[in-house]
Amino acid sequence: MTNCILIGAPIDSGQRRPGCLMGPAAYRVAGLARTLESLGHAVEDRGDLAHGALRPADCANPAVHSLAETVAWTEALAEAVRTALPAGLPITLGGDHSLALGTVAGAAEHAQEIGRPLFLLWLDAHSDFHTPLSTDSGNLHGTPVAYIAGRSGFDAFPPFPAPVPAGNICMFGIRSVDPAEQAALQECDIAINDMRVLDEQGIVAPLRAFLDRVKAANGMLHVSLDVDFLDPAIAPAVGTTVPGGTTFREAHLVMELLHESGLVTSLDLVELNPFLDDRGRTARLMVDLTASLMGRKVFDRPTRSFA
Ligand code: 5AB
Ligand code: MN
Ligand code: MN
Ligand code: MN
Repeated sequence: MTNCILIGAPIDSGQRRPGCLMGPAAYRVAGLARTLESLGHAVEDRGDLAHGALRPADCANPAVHSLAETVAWTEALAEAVRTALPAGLPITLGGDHSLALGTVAGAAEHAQEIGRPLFLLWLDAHSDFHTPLSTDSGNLHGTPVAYIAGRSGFDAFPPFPAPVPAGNICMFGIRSVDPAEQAALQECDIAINDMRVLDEQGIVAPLRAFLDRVKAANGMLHVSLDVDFLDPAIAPAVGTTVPGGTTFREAHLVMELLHESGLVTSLDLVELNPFLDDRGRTARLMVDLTASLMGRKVFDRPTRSFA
């Protein structure tokens, strides 16, 4: 039994298409709490977070927008996750992916406090490795991994507490990387399991290899699940669709393996835009994936008969 702590993060400032702020409400309507309770977990819904006062913030890149608001969200979310972690498993309901600037900062601060290393599993079509200085779109939802890894260019933000070493970061589902991200990723050893890797090797072997490393290091594991990790044919409710994403079974298999590992300590559900959804199917799929991560099984075998 896990104490699941739901943190609503109605944040829209990291991109330009309105609607992600309805995400937390959509997860509640789709029955996230009820689903987790039916699996035997306790659920504490802390409601929707709000950010504090905005301070003037500027950036040398004129494309960047909503900087002050995103900084304020980062501070509020870091605090919310840091204080939730000692009490259970924080599940942050986005909101666009800029929320991970804050959630992972909160997880990193907690990990540092208790002296454990933090690992990051990034499930996304995109590498989100821009800095505010390198982004062309100016959309800060494309920057969290760079902040988490300790890249420079985030002067407007609180300094990232204990940057996560590149070797502790692993991405799956990648199929859209901008040239500036490509160049920066070439310089570091973040594991990029792009769709080509998944086509050739399947998702299980590279995921197990990463989870083995987390386990060996007694690491904490933050999972950040972007809706566009999934193929748009099964998950249309996202502003940044990229064809060729993971299938229904691949995504569930990731969640099932994560459950079996027992390693996940915090989770983000991000980029759901309910305004773009088709009768709630994407919201329901995200709830079902969370259920798999929290122990729902296709078939409950008495002993594991697959190896
Ligand atoms: B998401 C793009 N690289 O910087 C940019 O959805 C897309 O959180 C970023 O992964 C996508 O605007 C951010 C073209
Ligand atoms: Mn993303
Ligand atoms: Mn994405
Ligand atoms: Mn997006």
